[in-house]
Amino acid sequence: MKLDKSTIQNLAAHLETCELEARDTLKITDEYPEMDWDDAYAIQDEIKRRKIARGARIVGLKAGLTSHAKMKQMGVETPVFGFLADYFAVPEGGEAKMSELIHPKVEPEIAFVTKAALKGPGCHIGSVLAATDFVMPAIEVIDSRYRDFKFDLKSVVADNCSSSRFVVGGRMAPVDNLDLRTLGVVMEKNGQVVSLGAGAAVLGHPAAAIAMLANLLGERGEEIPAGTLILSGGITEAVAVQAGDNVTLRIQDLGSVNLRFA
Ligand code: OOG
Ligand code: MG
Repeated sequence: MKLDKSTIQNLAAHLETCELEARDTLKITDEYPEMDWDDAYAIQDEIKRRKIARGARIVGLKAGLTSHAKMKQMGVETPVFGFLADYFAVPEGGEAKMSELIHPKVEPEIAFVTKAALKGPGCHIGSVLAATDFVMPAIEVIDSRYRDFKFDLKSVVADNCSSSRFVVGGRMAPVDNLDLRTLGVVMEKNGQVVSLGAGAAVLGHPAAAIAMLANLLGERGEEIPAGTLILSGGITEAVAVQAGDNVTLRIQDLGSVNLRFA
């Protein structure tokens, strides 16, 4: 750790206030270039602590920057992890309020729900599939608190990986008869196809993102409990949205999920 406790608390308060007031800021490594990975995750943990203290519940986890399309779009090379709070969830077919967001983008993702705990190190695709209750289509709304989505990895980790809203829906499908690599993914905005992909875009197999998350948490002595919802990461580049937009994600064999921006 390079930052002291009060700096971590101040940065967490700053980033969370930007989220809650829907305003942007410059990336925090501009002011604290010495910041390390532990500092970045400590700031994210402090944001989580603030939300829990205010009565929010943590309802899931997310992996981000797990596809080459996303890494290339953001100019980074390593996946990152964040948490999902209860008020991030938008009901299927519901509305996300543009007035609460800065410059949202949508991502097509495969959501996993676990039925057994996953504890790294040593988790692999097999352990993840054995511990998966079902998968579902998910649209993640990311909304980096950094101006124009300009950040580096440590800044984005501190900002809870741009987490903002998400919707899950469609069909809950057990994984035994699915090949998650070849599942076709089609995202539409206002009836026009805006992204196309397949599950393998995420680290070769979306379960690999969950294994990586379990192994990373294992290094910190933490596990993914049974019953956890996990977003495995955007399959294609994120797509910017505006008020009035209507986004539908269709995933082969998993049905569709829809979200509007009001
Ligand atoms: C970071 C979050 C990325 C994903 O699925 O890749 C993410 C960002 O691009 O702002 O959620
Ligand atoms: Mg995402």
